[in-house]
Amino acid sequence: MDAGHVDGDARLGKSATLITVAPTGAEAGKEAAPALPVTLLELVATAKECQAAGAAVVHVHIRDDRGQPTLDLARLTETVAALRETTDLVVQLSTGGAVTDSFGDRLAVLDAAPDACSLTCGTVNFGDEVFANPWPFIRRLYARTQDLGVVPEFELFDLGHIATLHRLLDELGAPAGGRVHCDLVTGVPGGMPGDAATVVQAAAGLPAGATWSATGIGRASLPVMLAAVAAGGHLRVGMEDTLAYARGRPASGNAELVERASQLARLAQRPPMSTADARAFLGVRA
Ligand code: KMH
Ligand code: ZN
Repeated sequence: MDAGHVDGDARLGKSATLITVAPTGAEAGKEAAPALPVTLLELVATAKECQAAGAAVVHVHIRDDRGQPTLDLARLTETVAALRETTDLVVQLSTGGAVTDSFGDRLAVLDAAPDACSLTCGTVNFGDEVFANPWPFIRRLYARTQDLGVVPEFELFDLGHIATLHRLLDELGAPAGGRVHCDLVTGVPGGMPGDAATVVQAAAGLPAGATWSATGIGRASLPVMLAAVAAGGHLRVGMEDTLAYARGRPASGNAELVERASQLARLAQRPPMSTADARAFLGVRA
């Protein structure tokens, strides 16, 4: 990557908004949200709609035939292929999985050869559970992304995770693709709060040159989206993070959450980034 390319990509991040959709997490099920995509057909249909609505990246968790979260490698590989065939979205697989997933299964996610993956930089209380990310696991997962050329997105649930991100980059160097791109995940019960002050504080602590998106869980969704746009960040939305469009009004699906984020991005005069530009911006290999 030459200096001109880096400059160009930096400009892109200031003039356009990278919108990531996280259509399905590992927690809620169809009983809580009938519109949640849990089959491959539903996921592909949602992904296509979300791309049309302005998303450029899809953050993926998958389910088994009973609708339960799974990290089954064959199913993940089939999902990556199906999303590539039917959309131009950057396919980012979750390596966080569910709180019950083993470190081995989470490392093996990379064998499904996604464009990108999430990489959480620390352990966090997760409601009544613990989302475990000890340092040796983070280090191993990061080294594997470098070996395989998978672009990591650093998921930061708490301010301490930012210190770990600095340590990771200091010890192991730059990520695949060259860009340090982070997602501030706010409003998890046990993590950093979902409000504007926290978004600004967290963004200020990131490594020089890093770019970031923010997401707010549940009712933090709107204030965090507004704060991220105001502070020059990017956006992540979707039913992994919130099942409601507004108080008392369930989301009809992921596309309307993406559509609202796109409207906000256009209003801020940083319209949604195209999928091609997102690939250049993140350094995803062709
Ligand atoms: N489901 C959470 C325990 C990620 O995707 O990388 C972890 C999570 C983070 O959703
Ligand atoms: Zn996730």
